[in-house]
Amino acid sequence: MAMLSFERKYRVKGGTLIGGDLFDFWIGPFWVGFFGVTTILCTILGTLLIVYGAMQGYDLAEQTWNVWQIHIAPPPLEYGLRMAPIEEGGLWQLITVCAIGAFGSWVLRQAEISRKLGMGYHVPFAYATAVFAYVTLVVIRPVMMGAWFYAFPYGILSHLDWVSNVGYAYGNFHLNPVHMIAITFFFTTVFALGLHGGLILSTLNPPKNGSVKTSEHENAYFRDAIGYSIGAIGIHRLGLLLALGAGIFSALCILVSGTIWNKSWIIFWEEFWRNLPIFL
Ligand code: 07D
Ligand code: 07D
Ligand code: U10
Repeated sequence: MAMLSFERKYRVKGGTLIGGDLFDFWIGPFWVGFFGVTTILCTILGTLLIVYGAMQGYDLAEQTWNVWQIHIAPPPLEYGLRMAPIEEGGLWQLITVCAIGAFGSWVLRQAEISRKLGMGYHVPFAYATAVFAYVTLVVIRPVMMGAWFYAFPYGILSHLDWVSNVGYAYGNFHLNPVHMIAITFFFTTVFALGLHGGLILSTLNPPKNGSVKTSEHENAYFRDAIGYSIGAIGIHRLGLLLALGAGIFSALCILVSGTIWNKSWIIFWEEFWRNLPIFL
């Protein structure tokens, strides 16, 4: 594969977190690395286990080759936090171990690449919040509630059933205040990216015969419009903060449901909001 000319400068050995020179090389465009190998191994094993589950039709699901209908469920309630037989959620448990291995390896691979290049660890931090949300759903919350049963099943459509069922189990999930904060972070992230993408293209991609503008125009635009410009690096700091907030508050919104708040979220507002001292 042809190598881009600038890549030669960055393709230098050293700076790994683990394993020294072992796996410190590139295959095509990919740097391999120790955690690249663990990612690939966990991914291949996890994918094969999902394929095996689809072939067997485990957990009351029909055997299926339709990718939308694959459904591999966690163990029934009575197994609590124990290992379950393969055909009764044990497969889900093995897949979960592979998934955590693969996602965790990917975070460490990102960190290793950042370190090799002498960059900050912002990217692995950001991805780690997604992994934190996943681990909250399949480990932290089930452990706090006392059974693997409470985790979500692996299936494209069946995991949506799980979200809907769990949502309605708490009355109206929209009334979960932490869910509100998470959604607000998601919406604000999209809003900020829309503004930023629009602003950059409007300065750097002028119409034919127009001139490219600089950051002075970017600042002037927002000063004219709303009286303040956050600046070029500021918008990226804000973007990262908003995105991390979305991931972290998502994890928290499901974590509090069934652990510190067991009732309907509708009742939360009757018990909590109406009893705030300001209303008494
Ligand atoms: C665009 C980057 C690329 C990633 C993609 C996902 C697989 C799964 C697995 C056959 C933005 C690749 C998918 C490898 C194949 C099997 C068994 C990222 C981009 C394209 N969901 N979810 C989807 C996952 C949860 C919810 C789509 C994963 C929670 C809702 C895809 C996880 C809850 C909706 C998917 C996960 C939840 C979806 C598109 C893990 C709360 C949709 C995802 C590991 C977070 C949407 C049919 C996407 C849809 C959708 C994957 C967890 C809710 C299949 C891997 C339990 C409400 N989810 N999801 O673009 O169309 O992400 O579903 O936690 O409406 Mg989900
Ligand atoms: C968990 C994904 C992690 C992914 C990883 C990477 C691969 C590799 C490879 C492509 C967290 C996987 C990588 C597999 C792929 C290649 C090559 C991300 C995760 C590690 N809700 N709700 C949320 C909204 C309602 C409910 C979060 C909106 C209803 C429940 C977010 C609405 C009810 C849960 C959110 C809405 C309900 C949530 C999801 C609107 C149902 C959760 C984002 C407009 C009746 C979940 C941690 C997220 C959560 C969650 C948004 C409606 C229930 C804030 C906008 C009222 C039960 N909802 N929701 O978490 O917090 O991403 O999960 O109506 O569990 Mg909700
Ligand atoms: C940003 C930016 C900016 C840029 C940018 C970007 C943010 C201003 C300077 C980046 C943004 C983009 C490029 C835009 C598009 C991005 C998205 C929309 C996000 C979503 C991304 C995707 C959907 C792509 C996902 C692709 C992935 C994860 C790559 C998949 C690759 C692999 C699986 C190989 C990984 C390599 C490893 C682990 C190292 C080891 C390598 C090897 C051993 C060799 C390779 C081996 C294999 C390929 C075997 C594969 C086996 C697998 C996968 C298992 C499958 C199992 C089976 C059973 C089939 O701000 O600045 O510009 O660009």
